Amino acid sequence: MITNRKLEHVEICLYEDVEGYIPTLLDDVILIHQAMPCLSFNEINTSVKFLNKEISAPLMVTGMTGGNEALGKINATIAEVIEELRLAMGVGSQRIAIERADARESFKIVRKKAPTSPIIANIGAPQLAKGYGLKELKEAVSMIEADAIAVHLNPAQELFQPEGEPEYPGDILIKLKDISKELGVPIIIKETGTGISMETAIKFKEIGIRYFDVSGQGGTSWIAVEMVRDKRKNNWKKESAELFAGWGIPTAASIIETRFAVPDAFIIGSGGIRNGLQIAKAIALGADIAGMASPVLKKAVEGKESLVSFFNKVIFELKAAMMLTGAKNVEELKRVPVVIWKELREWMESRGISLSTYEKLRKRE
Ligand code: FMN
Repeated sequence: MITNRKLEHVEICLYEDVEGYIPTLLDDVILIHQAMPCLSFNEINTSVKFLNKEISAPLMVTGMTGGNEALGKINATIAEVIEELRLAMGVGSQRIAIERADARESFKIVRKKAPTSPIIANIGAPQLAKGYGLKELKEAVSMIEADAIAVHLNPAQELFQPEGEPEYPGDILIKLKDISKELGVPIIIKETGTGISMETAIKFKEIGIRYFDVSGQGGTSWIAVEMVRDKRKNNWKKESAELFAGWGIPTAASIIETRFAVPDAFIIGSGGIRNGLQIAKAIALGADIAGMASPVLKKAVEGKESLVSFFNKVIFELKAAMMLTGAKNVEELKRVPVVIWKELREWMESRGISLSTYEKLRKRE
């Protein structure tokens, strides 16, 4: 049942139009061109530390899949490539593998193919409301020798899913607080395409969490994915899902809100990241690294070579943005001058975030 749903999700993300319902607002961030960058291209160093490991560029593949042999193959392709290029990756929800031993191999393959890379386990917050605790999260982590676990928040998806269970009681916070003390690896609070607000970030900061994967709107809309499923099943929710398909916080706004709420957070800027220029903008805006899901899936099904070429192009674009802003490394990229204008500026104003206060926060001063 869960595996069938996962297969349908993958198929919809590959072949239906479920992205870009609203803009990420990264277009409202301008990196200032420096005609005299005082740099040679070869000097540019994109490496960063993530979860105590060095990766070659500030980029991870965010959690997507696992559950059966076909999905395990996608995981294996992505894992081989990220190990070769020294990037990081998350797996999809491991609920299926906690419930069924025969689903485990499709997740374990990731650690086998990527023995030295940062790998992130994944479990949904609703599972915590339904009885999962330290034992299950430890199991998810040890299954793939994970460096961290992403606990994903998906209330919007659950609401519009034909068989969804939108259960998000505050008890989840109390549970997570206790689990985080015993787990032994960091918990990453991860949205799934509708973004993290400052209010949400503060709730998790108060229980001691400081890793966030914002997964804002502008990329894959999980409400739209469920809308497609509602339509296929002629479920009564189909029109409501269409109404809400663009619901959420644009990725650029979510990065700003999270950095504003938790100045010392480690932020993964994700949701609609499709190229290296957007990675540079996300980092200059306040993210520590960027994350991508759907574009990686699309290349991974074409094969390893296709995915390697895609990542190489993306990293070239990131380096090009660094060269043209005069940033020799990622720390310098965090401090390059930017212009924030149009809708993103209005967003900040209406949320009470002044440009001058934010300027210090984004530069991590
Ligand atoms: N996020 C999770 O936390 N757990 C999942 O199991 C999960 N499954 C996904 C399956 C697919 C096929 C895709 C495309 C995404 C999935 N996501 C999941 C969400 C992504 O990690 C990401 O947050 C979201 O798709 C936005 O990024 P994008 O615009 O780059 O796709």
